[in-house]
Amino acid sequence: MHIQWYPGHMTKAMRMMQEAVKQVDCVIYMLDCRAIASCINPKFDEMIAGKPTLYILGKSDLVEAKDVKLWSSYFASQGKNFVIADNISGRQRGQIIDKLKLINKPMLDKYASKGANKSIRAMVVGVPNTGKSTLINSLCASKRAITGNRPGVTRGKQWVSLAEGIELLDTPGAVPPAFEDQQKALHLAFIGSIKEDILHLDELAIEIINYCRKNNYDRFCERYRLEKIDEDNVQVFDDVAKSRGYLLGKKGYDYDRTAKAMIYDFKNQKLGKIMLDYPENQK
Ligand SMILES: Nc1nc2c(ncn2[C@@H]2O[C@H](COP(=O)(O)OP(=O)(O)OP(=O)(O)O)[C@@H](O)[C@H]2O)c(=O)[nH]1
Ligand SMILES: [Mg+2]
Repeated sequence: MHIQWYPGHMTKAMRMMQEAVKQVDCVIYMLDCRAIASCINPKFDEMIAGKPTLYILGKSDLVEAKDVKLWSSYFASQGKNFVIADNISGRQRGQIIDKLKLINKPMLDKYASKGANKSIRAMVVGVPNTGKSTLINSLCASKRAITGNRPGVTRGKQWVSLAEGIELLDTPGAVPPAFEDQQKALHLAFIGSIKEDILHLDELAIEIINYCRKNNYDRFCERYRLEKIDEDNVQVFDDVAKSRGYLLGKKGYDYDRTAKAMIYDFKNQKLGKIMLDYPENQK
C-alpha cells in the first residue's frame, strides 16, 4: 500500500502557520508517544527553526512507561525541552507551564528589565490527531478547542489565553506533502493521523496482524479466542472472522468488517499497548 494524503486544507494550514510563526515567541510540538519519529514533520522543523520549542510526548497513557523512558533519554541527550504528558488527565499542566516559562526566560527577562510584563505567545503544531486541541483544553481547564478522534478536526486558527499570561494558538494538523518513508506513513495511519477513507483497510489489517505476531502475540490470541496466529495472513482473517461470526451469507467471511474490527481494536488498545517507533539504535 502506498500512502499519499495531502488535502488542500493542509496547504492552507501550512501557509497560515508560516505567517503565524513570525508572531509567536515559541512553539509547542505535539507528538504521539506511540509513534514519535513518525510524528516529526520536516516541514514543521523548517518552519520553526530558531524558535524556542517545547516537545510534548503526548498520549503517554497509551504506551508502557519503559518505552517512553527510551524516548525521554533520547530527547535529553539531544538537549531538547520536553514533557511526557497524558493530556486527557491534564496532570502535567504545571510542568508544561513551568517549561514554557523556562524556554522563554531570555525574552521574559529582557522585558522585565525594562519594567514591562510580556505574555508568552505559543503556537501548537503537530500532525493530525496528536492531541493539540486536547492539550489546549487541559491547559485552560475548559473545552475551548474542538477535539475528536479522527484527523482534521481543527480547521482554522484559534487563540486561547491562560491566566498565567500565556496565549496558545491552536492549529490544524498537517503531514508532510509526500511520505518518503512509507513505514512512517503507515505508523501515522495506525495512530489515526491519516484519513481512513484513503487507506486500504485490508492491507492495514494485515500490517496489524504482522505487528501483533511479533509484539502482542498473546493479546491478539486472547482477544479473538485463537490458539495461535497462523503463518498465513488470509487464514488469520478467516480465523478472526469465524471467531467473531462475521459471515457474508453463504458466500464466506466478511473481510471488510473483520479488517475494520482489527483496526479499531489496535487503535483502541484492545490488542494491548503499542509502540511503533523507537529511537535510533534502540530495540
Ligand atoms: N488516551 C489519550 N487520548 C488523547 C490524549 N490527548 C488527546 N487524546 C485523544 O486524541 C483524539 C484527538 O485529539 P485532538 O485534541 O482533537 O487532536 P488534534 O491534534 O487537535 O487533531 P486535529 O485538530 O485533527 O489535528 C481525541 O479523541 C482525544 O480525546 C491523551 O493524552 N491520551
Ligand atoms: Mg485539533
